[in-house]
Amino acid sequence: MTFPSDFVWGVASSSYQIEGAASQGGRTPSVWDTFCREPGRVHGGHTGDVACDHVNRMPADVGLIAGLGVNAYRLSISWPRVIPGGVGEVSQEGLGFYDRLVDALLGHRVAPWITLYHWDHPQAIQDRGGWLNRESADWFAEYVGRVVDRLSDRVANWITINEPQIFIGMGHITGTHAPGLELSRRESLLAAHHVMLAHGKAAQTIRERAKTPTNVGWAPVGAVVSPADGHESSVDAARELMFRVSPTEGNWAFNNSWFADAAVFGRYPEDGLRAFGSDAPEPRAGDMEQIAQPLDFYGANTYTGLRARQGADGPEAVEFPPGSPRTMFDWPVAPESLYWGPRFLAERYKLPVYIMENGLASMDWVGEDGQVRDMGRIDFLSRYLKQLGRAINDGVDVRGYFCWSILDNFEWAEGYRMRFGLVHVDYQTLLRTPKASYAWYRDVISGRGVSAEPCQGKM
Ligand code: IFM
Repeated sequence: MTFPSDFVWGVASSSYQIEGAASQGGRTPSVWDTFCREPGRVHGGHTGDVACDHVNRMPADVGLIAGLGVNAYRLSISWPRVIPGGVGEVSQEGLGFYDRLVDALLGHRVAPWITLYHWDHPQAIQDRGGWLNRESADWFAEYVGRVVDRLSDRVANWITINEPQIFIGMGHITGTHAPGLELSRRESLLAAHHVMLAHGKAAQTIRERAKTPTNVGWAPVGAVVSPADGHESSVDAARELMFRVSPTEGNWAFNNSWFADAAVFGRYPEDGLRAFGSDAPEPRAGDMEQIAQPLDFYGANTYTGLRARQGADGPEAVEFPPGSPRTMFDWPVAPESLYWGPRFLAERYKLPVYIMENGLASMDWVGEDGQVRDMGRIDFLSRYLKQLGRAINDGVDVRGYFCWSILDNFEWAEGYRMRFGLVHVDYQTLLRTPKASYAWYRDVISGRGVSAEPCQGKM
């Protein structure tokens, strides 16, 4: 399965999950620092205080990134490191870190792809209402402007926000992520509306202030639904469920179209408006136009998926058979999601697609001989990449793939117990050990593809 010669091969991370250095250089607490300190919130009481200590080990980590042969690295910026008060004065030391990181990447011919919000907004912003405060959109745009002023002479690729479905759904509805709120449906929809405004204002700010041509997108996540069998009616069922606001019961936020229709079409979907009734936000004049800024790409984070077929009463979800492969998160292994997800997204939103995150949660350790044999990860990535290649062969405009993640890191409410890295991190010594999957991914990139043969992880 050969990928195009200009394909973007990348690897990803985020600030709170790897940086550590929580109070270095004037950085103030983010909502995640606060959340981690609340008893019972995070597995084992783990925090991101040290994480992978990436801030102090950045040059060596960039060496590991470059060693993969990737042409892109997706990182996120910590808002409280750059503007410790949330608004106002910029920390030169904080911004300086990203300055050096960008230069180090470029020195290795790796293009930085910068996410501006990966969930760690300053506690100072939360103290003023966070995303529930309509002004948050302006505060975010102000911070984005400062970053763009400083880095856009060397950075072209920008991602406004990461996974609104998760930080709204888990941070503002179930309370299982920071800031730990359990808002009513009406309030959570209002917070989500402000997030979408922030996304639009950020995209506009990037275009207005960037010093070089830009490539602007976002990185949502949402249920990917694949047909459960080969019938054309199952393809229709999957497509319909994928863009329903409520494909599954429960938390309203885990869907594609509430957020994406707003971002791309400038309107909230009818079925959502009907379902939410008077809880739906009432956009002010100009809001929807502000939200729907032109985007250059649709960045999809994809790990798992659902399956569907046409039932007697319309599309219905189909369970995976008992004993099917699942990740440590208990997410079904669903490689076909990297075929149907990009295909359905490109068809509906008519934007080039980048897979902004994809990877496997497992519990890897360093063997007696010093090797980390994460064969499950190799098998997982191989299966998913083959499906992505199939989508490209069938004409879907997929331009890049970012593996999550370069390093094992702080997996939010799960603390350090889940490992997603291509590189193992010993959290006591902070020693990095490239896993078998690191060598495998490096070979995939240098060979521009995945062998069609069944994958045999090699050490
Ligand atoms: O680690 C997270 C990341 O921060 C956002 N997307 C999903 C990943 C795995 O859970």
